[in-house]
Amino acid sequence: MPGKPTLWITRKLSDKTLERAVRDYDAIINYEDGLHSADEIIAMSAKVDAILPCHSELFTEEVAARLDPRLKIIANHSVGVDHCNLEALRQRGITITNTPDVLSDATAELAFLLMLGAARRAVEGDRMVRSASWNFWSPSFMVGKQVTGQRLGIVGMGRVGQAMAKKARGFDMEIHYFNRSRLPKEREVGAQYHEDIDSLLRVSDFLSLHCPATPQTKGILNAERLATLPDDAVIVNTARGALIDEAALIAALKSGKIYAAGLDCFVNEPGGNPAFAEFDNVFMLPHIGSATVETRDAMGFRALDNLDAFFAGKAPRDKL
Ligand code: 8YV
Repeated sequence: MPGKPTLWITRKLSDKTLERAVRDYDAIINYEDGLHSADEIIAMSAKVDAILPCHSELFTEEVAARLDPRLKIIANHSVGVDHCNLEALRQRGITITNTPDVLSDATAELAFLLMLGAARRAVEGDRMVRSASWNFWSPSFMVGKQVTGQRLGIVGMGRVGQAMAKKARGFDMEIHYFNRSRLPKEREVGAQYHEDIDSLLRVSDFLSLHCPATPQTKGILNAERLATLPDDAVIVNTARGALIDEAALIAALKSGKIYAAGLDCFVNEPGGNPAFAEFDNVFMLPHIGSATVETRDAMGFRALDNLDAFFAGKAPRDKL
């Protein structure tokens, strides 16, 4: 009887995920949770049959070319796979999977938090009370922008975009979207489709990004597109930092064109962009869209389900 496959888990995943991995695999686990260089990833690939990485491990074209032939599958603990050069990995005969569906609600929930927090001035208000400098109240004080009943533009109407739309319906928002293809009518639930992004931007009092980062979507929200938005629009990004031209957003915040922004993703991660910190109307979080207990367990289990299928000789459900 062959032994268990050897699996490298690159980061500290949820306890339940690690328990199951240790039960079913000969698991090497990074309990210290540090990051790995390209050389370390390449060296590990000679010792394992499978890797279960996060978006923090980069499988570039160069890394893919140098991976050991022992490595058969990369079962990502993420829905986004912009950290993987899929083409180069496929050429090496490596199976790649991701974890769709299970993080849609958690991510949409965080997008909503950012949208509300940006619109209702959460950063300023929290700081004021916390620093004991709240010494004044008036009806004209801390007036924000109402979310209820406004127009919401969604870029990317995949699973997370649809979860966002569902939550927005509870706020009586008028939903518009841009997507590579139009959804079947029953899945639109009244959302209005725009064939091009500029048409969507023109009606987006609130704009939420939910598309993957690809060479085609990099910098999709640039200076020109920001200018297309209605004045005083609010921007929300829980997808990937690369979607926004950060210098253009900073200029639009400075000029007052954009009312506020809620950002969970940045071009540089970890770290973010310190230039945003000077704006009280930018509500920021450190890439925690899917960081709930329930969702972390579900992501880990989904990645393990993909590995189990692969090693049982079946097609993994989330094979890319
Ligand atoms: C994760 C994400 O936090 O799934 C994604 O694409 O960006 C986040 O949900 C991260 O990738 C965990 O590995």
